Amino acid sequence: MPYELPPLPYDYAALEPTIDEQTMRIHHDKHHQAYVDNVNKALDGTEWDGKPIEQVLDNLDLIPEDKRMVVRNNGGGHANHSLFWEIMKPGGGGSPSGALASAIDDAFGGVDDLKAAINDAGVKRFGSGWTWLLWDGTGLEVRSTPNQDSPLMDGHVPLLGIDVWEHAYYLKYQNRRPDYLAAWWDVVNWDEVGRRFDAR
Ligand code: MN3
Repeated sequence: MPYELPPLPYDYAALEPTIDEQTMRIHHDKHHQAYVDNVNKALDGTEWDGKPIEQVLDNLDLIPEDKRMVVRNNGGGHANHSLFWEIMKPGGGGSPSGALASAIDDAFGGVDDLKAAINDAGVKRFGSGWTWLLWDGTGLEVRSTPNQDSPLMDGHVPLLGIDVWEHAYYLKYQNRRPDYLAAWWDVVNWDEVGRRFDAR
């Protein structure tokens, strides 16, 4: 079974004014669809066809060499965007709760410090990529990745990731990536991030 583009769990305009409708339409319907189509084409007819994307990304070194970079970029893109839509919601924001909140306090000193670290990593990412909160097997960590690289490629569990490709923000924020990152927290879905933490 090839991968499929997951439907957005809310309307395209639902994240306004933080993320504009046109950006969401192009980002979901065009960019994410292209990642899905390209990784499907690359894996078609291989033993990896139909395997969970997490398993594929954790075993990139086993993918045939002539397909490996295509799978890395587009399989990563599929996994990253599938997470991204889920960890946002209309009327989001606020603070995490439960075990995640305690773990954030212990690791970073509080959610404001965590946000500052994630935004800083996102601003410093040169070119295109993502800024993450991940579980590395023993603790929480903030890290950025280039292109569509995923923490899954290092065997880590991505909990929250913000897309800092220009296609994610340029129509509304132009070159002002720091403004996009600052505003993004108004749509964070902490319930979903907490669910991923509990399931890590
Ligand atoms: Mn994107």
